[in-house]
Amino acid sequence: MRRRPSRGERLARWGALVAVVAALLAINLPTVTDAALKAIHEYKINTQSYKEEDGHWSILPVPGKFRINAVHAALLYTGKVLIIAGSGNNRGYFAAGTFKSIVWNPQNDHFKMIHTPSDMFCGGHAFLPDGKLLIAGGTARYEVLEKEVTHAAGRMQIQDQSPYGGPVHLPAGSELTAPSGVAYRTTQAVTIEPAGKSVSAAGVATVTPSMTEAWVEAVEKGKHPVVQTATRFAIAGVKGREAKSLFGIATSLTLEKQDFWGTKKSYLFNPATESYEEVSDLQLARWYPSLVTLSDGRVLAVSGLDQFGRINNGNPEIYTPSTRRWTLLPQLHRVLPTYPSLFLMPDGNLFYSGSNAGYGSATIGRTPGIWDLRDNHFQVVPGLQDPNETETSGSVLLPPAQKQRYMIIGGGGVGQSPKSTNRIDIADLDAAHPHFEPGPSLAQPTRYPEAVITPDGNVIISGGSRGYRGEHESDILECHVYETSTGKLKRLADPEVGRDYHAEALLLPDGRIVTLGGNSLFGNKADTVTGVFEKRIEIYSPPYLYHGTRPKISGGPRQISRGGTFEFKTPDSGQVSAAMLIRPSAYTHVTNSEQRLIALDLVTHQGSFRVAIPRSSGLVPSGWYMLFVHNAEATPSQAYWVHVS
Ligand SMILES: [Cu+2]
Repeated sequence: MRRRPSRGERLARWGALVAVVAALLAINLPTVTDAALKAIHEYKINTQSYKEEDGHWSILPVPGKFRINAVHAALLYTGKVLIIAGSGNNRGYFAAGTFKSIVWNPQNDHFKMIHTPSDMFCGGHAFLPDGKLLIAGGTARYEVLEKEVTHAAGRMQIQDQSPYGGPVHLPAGSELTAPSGVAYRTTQAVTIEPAGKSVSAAGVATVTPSMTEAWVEAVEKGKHPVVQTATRFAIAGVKGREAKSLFGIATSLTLEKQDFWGTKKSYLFNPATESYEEVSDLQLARWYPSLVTLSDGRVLAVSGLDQFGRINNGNPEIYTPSTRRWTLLPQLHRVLPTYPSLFLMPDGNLFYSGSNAGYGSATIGRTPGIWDLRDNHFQVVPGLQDPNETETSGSVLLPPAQKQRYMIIGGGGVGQSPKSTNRIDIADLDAAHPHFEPGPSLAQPTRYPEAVITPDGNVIISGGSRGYRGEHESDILECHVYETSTGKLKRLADPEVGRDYHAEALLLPDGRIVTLGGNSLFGNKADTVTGVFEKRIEIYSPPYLYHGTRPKISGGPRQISRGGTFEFKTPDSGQVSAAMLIRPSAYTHVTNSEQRLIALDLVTHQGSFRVAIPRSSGLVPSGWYMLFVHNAEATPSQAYWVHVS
């Protein structure tokens, strides 16, 4: 192992260059100064000694047609990365039905466009036991800002109180009129079922009116049609006795902002065929949901905005891989903001770290805790600093997952709050009374931090912005490593590209980290210019990739099982000092419930090593994993993909 030069020695090496620059500075030309400083920086970051200490960032060359708005990214068991834009937060693309995804192969930088059947922008995703990526929800309609609302609009409930006759079909554009004469029209076709009727054993009949929701828009522009109290609407063409039982009711039809609408669409992405397969719809439309894989391989979907932009208030549902269907779980009623960070625990319960992104009550559902999925009990985990600043924070299950220590990183106030925090707290869920304790503080308050577990057992935290969606040009061009052995943060090389809202970061099978996306609201410090979606992809090679020869995994089984012991070949058995599984990430909106590192008991032999896979399906949920080994210097191998069941 080559000795790394000390910082002092490295400074001395740059001395000569600095002398040249000092001479240039004496000429006193600002442009020369800038160029010289840039030259020094370029020289410095490209020296071997700098890379050994701080790692190295580089921009990935991406052919023009593949530069898409990366809103979602997932590492597939083929070693390739699925990048989903959908409409990519672009109204024009949404209107045109232009939805995009690409697959990138980091081994040869080959890109492929993937046919994307619906707008998966701002859906949720999680891996199934067979390695397919389950995707649920997405965008049915873009938001309409208050300044763009010309006609009052909102939800109307259409009731049928009569159990007689068949369903009534109202086409889009059906007119409904209040006693005041104010008229609204439906924007979509709706079907109204007849009322339900049941007769008790005693012969008493009960009629339950049917209720169907429709979105309606005022016929007339402006304030006059606004409705703010319960108002009954007559349906055009419905007369006489029928009009008594079939009518609309609305309590709030306003000129207020209309939020994004969610879809019920659900798909699998098949890494083998590199295509989407449609599965049964969600029971509820969801935009900004979180999906989390459970210990039995089913997937829970929570939160999200519904088909009219309302938050789904505590109605989770579950996907069963064998039937490819979603089922509501009303017994697990729990109100959560959008994109809550949920993590599967060894006992099969979920830890909610408090991290979330986007929408929801400012007061309800923001407290971290352990959610018992057997009885819906919720055990609060107290002690979080800046508890009102969990929105746009990041969360990670610290390596190794066996220790059940969870970290929450940064975040900000609810909505467009100017508040953000540099808080890092850690909760040890194996403690007798789990609670958060302060970790090291971030260098500055940070929303949207990107946290990536690395095969040396640490966590690399990069990017983010101080302000909401990078406002005031507040992207943070810094990167740190959280060293699990010392509990300290250490500064690493700076990235070139800022990452804030709609950004992602993933560990690649070769040990590098890729960062993508970034969707600043504005493009200048004064926030007067509209921001442009960041299309550059930047790759970080951590210091461990510059520390000499990497150990190799040269063969072994692909299928392994929990509770078993498995042997893998290596020409470097004398150096292998640790082995671990890392579950590939699926990342969106500072949320990544997949990422976890499981330490493995290791025995080395001549030419091979044996590892024991833990028994718990809550610790090692079924699916594909990257098996890594590293040497005593924590220099990791490349990943060897294994399927755990
Ligand atoms: Cu979004």
